[in-house]
Amino acid sequence: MTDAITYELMGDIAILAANNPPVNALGYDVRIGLVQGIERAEQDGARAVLIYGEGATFFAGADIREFGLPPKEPFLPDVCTRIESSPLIVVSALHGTALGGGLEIALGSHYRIAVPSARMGLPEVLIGVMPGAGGTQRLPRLVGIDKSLDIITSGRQIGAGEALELGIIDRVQDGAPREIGLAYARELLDMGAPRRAISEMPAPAPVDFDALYDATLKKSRGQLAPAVAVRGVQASVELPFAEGMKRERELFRELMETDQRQGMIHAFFAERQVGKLPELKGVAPRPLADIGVIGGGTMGAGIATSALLSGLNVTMLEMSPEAAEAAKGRIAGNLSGALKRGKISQAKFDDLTEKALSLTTSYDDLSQVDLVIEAVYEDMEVKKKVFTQLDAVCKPGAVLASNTSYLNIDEIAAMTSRPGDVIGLHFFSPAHVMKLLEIVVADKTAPEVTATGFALGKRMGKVSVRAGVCDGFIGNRILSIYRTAADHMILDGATPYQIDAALEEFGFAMGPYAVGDLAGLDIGWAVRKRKRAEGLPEGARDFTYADKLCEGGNFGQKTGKGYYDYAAGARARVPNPDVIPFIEADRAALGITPRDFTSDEIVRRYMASMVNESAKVVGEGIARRPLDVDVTLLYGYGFPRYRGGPLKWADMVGLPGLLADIREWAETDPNFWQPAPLLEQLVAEGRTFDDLNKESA
Ligand code: T1G
Repeated sequence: MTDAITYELMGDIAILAANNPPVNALGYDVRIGLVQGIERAEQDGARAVLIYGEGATFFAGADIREFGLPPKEPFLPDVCTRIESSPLIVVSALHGTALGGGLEIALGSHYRIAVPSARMGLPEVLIGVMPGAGGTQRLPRLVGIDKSLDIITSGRQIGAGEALELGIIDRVQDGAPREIGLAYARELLDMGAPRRAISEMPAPAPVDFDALYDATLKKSRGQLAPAVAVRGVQASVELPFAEGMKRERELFRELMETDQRQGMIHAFFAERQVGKLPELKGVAPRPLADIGVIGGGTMGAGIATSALLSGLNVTMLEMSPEAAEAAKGRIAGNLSGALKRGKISQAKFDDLTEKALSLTTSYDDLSQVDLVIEAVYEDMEVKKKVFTQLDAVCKPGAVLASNTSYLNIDEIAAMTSRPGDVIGLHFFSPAHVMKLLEIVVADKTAPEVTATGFALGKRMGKVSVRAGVCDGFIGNRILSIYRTAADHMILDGATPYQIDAALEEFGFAMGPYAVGDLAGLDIGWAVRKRKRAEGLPEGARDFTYADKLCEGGNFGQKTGKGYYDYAAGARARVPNPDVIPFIEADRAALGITPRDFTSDEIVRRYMASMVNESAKVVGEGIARRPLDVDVTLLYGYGFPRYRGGPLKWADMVGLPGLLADIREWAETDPNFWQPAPLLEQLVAEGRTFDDLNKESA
């Protein structure tokens, strides 16, 4: 036996308890412990076996840290089959999150009981693989094709109630897993319940799996795992169980070899690593109970909504009672979405809007809040006035945060007598939906203020990334570069529609021009005007077609026209016929003879510019690690998760080839294609961005 699985014989019931914190992952010690435990129970003459988890949860799946390493026997599917083939009655008692291999262990048992708060599922597709320990063979026998495919291809978690309804578990009972499991095993023995092996149940009737495969592949926008999982379920129908298990294993191993699995595992660990910063080790955040939000427009109302939903009290300050009421209306509108989806009750809705939220037009009402977030007009003079007033009224130790998307936090902090308390909290619109939060740390920001920003982000359910101060911080700075790369390709011969199609084929939910239409083209227009006013770098390729589009009042979806004409609806993607003539006029004025672009070249240039600027952002310390950039692009900019993020993608396609392209393009456009020093250094040293991540872990 191993410590990871303890064995105890209580009368005629053997108890196998998992002790492998933090999530009882099914690493080697756990697997061997389960097999030895079953064997010992049979040798001891037990009549039943109870399997449950100590600590936070039943098994939460295979040990993802073993992925990519040579698999070590006993393999998980064999452990599940060993459990199922035991002549004893095997009961699993579930709590916490019985996920992936964890649920597969439970499906290998003969009976399953769960506490009411237990959740379960087969989320393997979310990390680029598929159930590989019998999930695609047993679940369809238990709940049928439709329900099993819904659970397997979505990777979603289901609650104990739904699992009971579906027949995945037999009973839901309050109490400790060990106690309710023991009582249930006793009851089964006393009633002479038979062994009940799912593998011996009849397979469901066949359906059109080719159609299901195609529909699933289309829905997952190029991600392979969900569609391949359909083939696994198909095997459960078309092959005898043992053959089906072999087929499942083959398909699972194929997915394990894919770049997509590498990308999604990278994303899984990166989104957990990103909040772990050496500079914050042992640094306690300041208390957070009451916060102030200044400015109740779309952003301010979204931030207030997110704060209210996380249990914070919010004082919303606006310039007039009418504006304050309008802000409350936006917040109520946001919350009504949560109400409709059943995330909050009507009573909760009322409590949030009538008690937790208060409105004011006086800064004095912010004198006792723990933290203030200003979300006023993006103008430095306006922000400075706000922070001067905050400095005068807020209690000592209050955190003073700006939601600015690019303005200099050092400059804002300098307006106060307490620069150590000033930080940037850059939310993404809509702030109550988007998970990314850039925590912008200024020169003088105190470590506990940074820690407080991360504590607020965690409380709000955000994925927070530490950013340094520069124009656009991490995400918007990189966005402006890869958008420019796209604009340059348009000047040289590509169309916005080709570029959108190429990037959507690559895996983005929307290409850059469709995204511009969605966000509002006036935002980019304002940035271009600001940057022209600040003076463009020598040799920068300027253009006017995008401005002409905006001068005509075409800001995208909100005005009905942008790069696309929305009269036929957003999904129709009808190009706006005014756009190409504007582009052709620019090309003529610049003396450019347009040339053809392939989708491959479009993606290569777009991605090379993204990787190059990301390398500059890491090299300058604006982002602490390459994984911080990956998480930013995954959570704020629609980067396809199965590619892991731009720098994970770069490692997988090869840094030398990317650098060679950039150097070749620099010969014709040295201003735009300046190789990032960090990229040159990594290539010279034969290292990868992941090597940097490992060094800073
Ligand atoms: N393997 C290894 N480590 C894991 C892990 C796993 N499966 N799950 C979590 N961790 C680590 C995580 O990295 C973090 O580490 C710590 O545990 C706490 O996690 C054959 C092959 C279970 C809902 O996909 O969804 O089974 O940062 O911060 O918010 O078919 O973790 O502390 O060092 O997320 O309470 C299928 C993935 C695997 C579940 C808990 N299972 N995990 O959430 O804590 S594939 C999964 C989760 C499989 C079989 C296939 C969540 C959680 P550190 P956490 P949490």
